[in-house]
Order: sequence, then structure tokens, then C-alpha cells
Amino acid sequence: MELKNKRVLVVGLGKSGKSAALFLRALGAQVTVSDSRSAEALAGEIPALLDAGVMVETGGHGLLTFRRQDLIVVSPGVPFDTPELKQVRAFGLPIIGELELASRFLQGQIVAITGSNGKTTTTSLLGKIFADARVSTLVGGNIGTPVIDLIAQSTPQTTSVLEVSSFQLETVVEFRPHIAVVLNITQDHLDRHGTFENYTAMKARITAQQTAEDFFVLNAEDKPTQMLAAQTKAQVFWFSGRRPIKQGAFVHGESIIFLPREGAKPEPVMPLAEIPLKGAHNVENVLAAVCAARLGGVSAESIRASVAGFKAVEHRLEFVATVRGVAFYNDSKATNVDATKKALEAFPGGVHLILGGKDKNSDYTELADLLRARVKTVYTIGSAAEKIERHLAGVVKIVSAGTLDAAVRQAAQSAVPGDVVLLAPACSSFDQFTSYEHRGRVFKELVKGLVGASV
Ligand code: UMA
Repeated sequence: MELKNKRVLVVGLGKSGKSAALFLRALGAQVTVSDSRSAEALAGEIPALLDAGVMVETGGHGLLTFRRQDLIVVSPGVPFDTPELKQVRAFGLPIIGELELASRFLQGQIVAITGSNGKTTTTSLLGKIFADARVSTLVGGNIGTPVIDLIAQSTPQTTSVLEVSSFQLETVVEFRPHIAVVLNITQDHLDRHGTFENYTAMKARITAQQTAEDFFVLNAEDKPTQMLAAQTKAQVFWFSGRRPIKQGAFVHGESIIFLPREGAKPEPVMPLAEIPLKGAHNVENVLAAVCAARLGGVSAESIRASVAGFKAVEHRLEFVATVRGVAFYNDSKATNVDATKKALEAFPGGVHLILGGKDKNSDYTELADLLRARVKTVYTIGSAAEKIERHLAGVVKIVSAGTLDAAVRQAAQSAVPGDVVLLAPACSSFDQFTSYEHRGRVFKELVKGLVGASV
């Protein structure tokens, strides 16, 4: 891809946009960045860009800025159908995302993981498995490091393990992972993609450019994921936490087994008891990682040792502390209803659940059965609180806490030894926090504050 002297507009000046702009500039492109935030809000970012010779537009996107370009690179958080992007699409200007741009320059093989839930855990685990097996490994994508930042370190021998979101897949064109994994597809991001069908179609793009030399690893127990098998040219491998499957990874008895092809000798990989993560959903994440790692040539023994030594990722059902007999768990990354269900399934009962934040057009009535069975009280926070209270009226005791601070204090007061206080909010964080990480860190600080306090 020749970019020297090309006029390129980067839309959005977050992590992806900043990396994309500096990378494009280093390749000799004439780069402009446009962001809807004010110059004051972006003050920390602008000097480095100006020093590198990047032009910066702040406080909104000018229609003219979008016209005078050869290429547009959009950040994942920028909706695909803003008026400006609609306009340039009508003119036929190429629009790609940071993932697409990066993958055209990244050397080596790509292993890409998507799904509504479990992406980050599976990506981190796979990264560890490859790295422990002495494969030259890079980890990035939606997990937090823009893929562009991996390019300089990549070689033809590198395996890049990438977490990819539906937002990133929306703007891929030639992106072709050698191994693609879809963990599950459940309701999420309907505020952005409109319908579940559109959201699923975005996820399906992970395999669109794969060929018969590539592998497509799918969850055999998740209907929308299963359906994707019909849309690929790659070799399909499955994983299942419930039953033996023809080709892939599954649970049999108390162990994980890998079957390299139909009729082959089953390879025992590891006992379930050695998985250090809580919850049935994490068994699925491990199965997906086992399958992808075996397809990537890592031995069963090496995988077993890596999985056994893996530590839970921050903000994903992360144990924080036990305070006066009450266990506190931080699952701030549970940003949709399905993730909250999975978190609840990890605890038999006695749960005080903190729910709320920014709503994503979600249906919280789906939580009702699990709430009745396992939850003592729900504490609502954030702008989604009123909707959640409406959806769950009569299902469970609800306390309108308003803020995370109040929710933690009130939950700590009502909980008795043996109970669990769980932050698994089923919403994004952007109404009261800058990110789910920020929300999770605040929760952990609040829990630490309880240790010395009399509640
Ligand atoms: N902006 C505009 N115009 C708009 C909308 C936004 O200019 O119409 C600007 C904002 O003012 C802001 C910038 O765009 O300055 C933000 O861009 P961004 O939201 O794409 O954020 P990045 O910092 O580039 O982070 C992105 C991913 N963010 C999103 O997809 C929302 C990060 O995933 C990812 O780690 C990072 O790229 C590196 O790849 C986060 C995320 O929330 C974790 N992902 C979603 C999720 O997991 O549910 C998909």
C-alpha cells in the first residue's frame, strides 16, 4: 500500500487515531486528524502530532476536511454512519479502520479472536500459551494496544494474537487471520449496529477473507456462532463445553480433549481441575484457546502448563478482597447483559449485584431467572438505573444507589459473611466513568476503603 504524499484523514484522536496518524506520517503521508472533542480536552495529545507534521482539527468534523482526501482511517469508536462518513462514502472515497490499515503492514501470522464476551481473557491466555511455547508473539487490538503499535516489532516469524471487536471488523476489507476464533454472539452494541443481524454480520467479517489454508474456530454450543460455519472457506474447528465434537476441543468427563480431525486419536490436554479461572464461561474460553493453540502448533503439554499458570485478567471476574467475611468481585468488563449472566452463573447464591451505567438498548428482563435464584439485592447506578428498575420490578429487592460509591457502601452494610458483592453492571461505563477500567479501579479503591472502615 503506497501512502507517500497521499492525503489521509484520521477520524478520532484516541489511542487508535494517534497511533494511526503518527504511523501514516512516518510513511510520508499528508495526515490530518479530526476529533469531535475540544482543543482543551485534547491538549495533551496535540503537541506531539503537530511536531510530527500532522494537521489537527478539533471541536467537530468539518465536511470539507473529509472531502480533500485520498483515504480515510476511522477509529473504532466513531460510528460508521456519521453524516460526514456517509457523504464521503457517496463520493467513493476509501474508508478503512485502524485494524485494516495495520494488518496490511503487520508481518507474520494473525490469530484473531472475537465474540461478545471472553475476548480479552482468551486473547491474553492465547498470547501466554504462544509466548510460553517460545513462539515470537505479540498481543494487541481491542485489548488495549492498537495493532499499528505492533508493526515495528513484527517479523515473518511473529504470531500476533489480536482481540478484534465488531467496531473494528466493521471497517475491514482485506483483513485475513490465519486462525480466527468466534467465542459467542449475544446481544451487545445494538445502539451502534441497530439489529442483532447487523451485529452478527460484523462478527462474520472476521472470516470473510479466509481461504482453505486457514482455520475458523467456533463455539458449537452457541447458535448464532454455529451459523457462521456456512459462511467460511476456512477449515472449521469446534469447541464445546458439553459434548464430544468431530474436530476441535471439548470436555469429556473431567478433562479437556483435542481431536485434530474426525476419526483421529483423541489427545488428552488437561484436567478441568487445573483451570485457574472461575465459571463455566471460562472453560469455554480455555477450550477456544486450546483449539487455536493446537492449530498453531503448540504441544498439549505446553498448553497445559500455560493454562495452569494463567492469572485472571484485571476487571474480569477479578477477586478483590474479603472484608468481614464478604467476598468482593470486580467484573467491570461485564458491559452487557450476557456477561452479567455469566458472572452470576459463577456464584451459587448470596449475591449483592451492582448493575447500571450507560444503557445500550439492552433487555434486562433476561436477567430475571438468575436474579431470583442467586441474588439477594440489586443496587442500581448510573443513567440506566431507571430502565433497569422498570425491567426488574418485582423480581428481586432493588436499591437505587445512584453512584458506585453508595452502592458499595450499602451492599457492604447489608451483606452477611459468606455473601458476595459483585460489580457486573451489564452496561458501558461512559456516563459516570472514562472507561470500564476506570470503573473497575474505582470499585477496587472503594473496597480497599472498607477494610479499615466500620460499615
Ligand atoms: N470521536 C470523534 N467522532 C465521533 C466519535 C468519537 O472524533 O463521532 C473521537 C472521540 O472524541 C475520541 C476518539 O474518537 O477522542 C476515541 O476513539 P475510540 O473510541 O475509537 O477510542 P480509542 O482510544 O482509539 O480506543 C479504541 C477502542 N475503543 C472503542 O472501540 C470504543 C478500544 O477498545 C481499543 O482498546 C483501542 O482502540 C485499541 O485498539 C475499548 C472498547 O471499549 C476497550 N471497545 C469496545 C468493547 O470492548 O466493548 C468495542
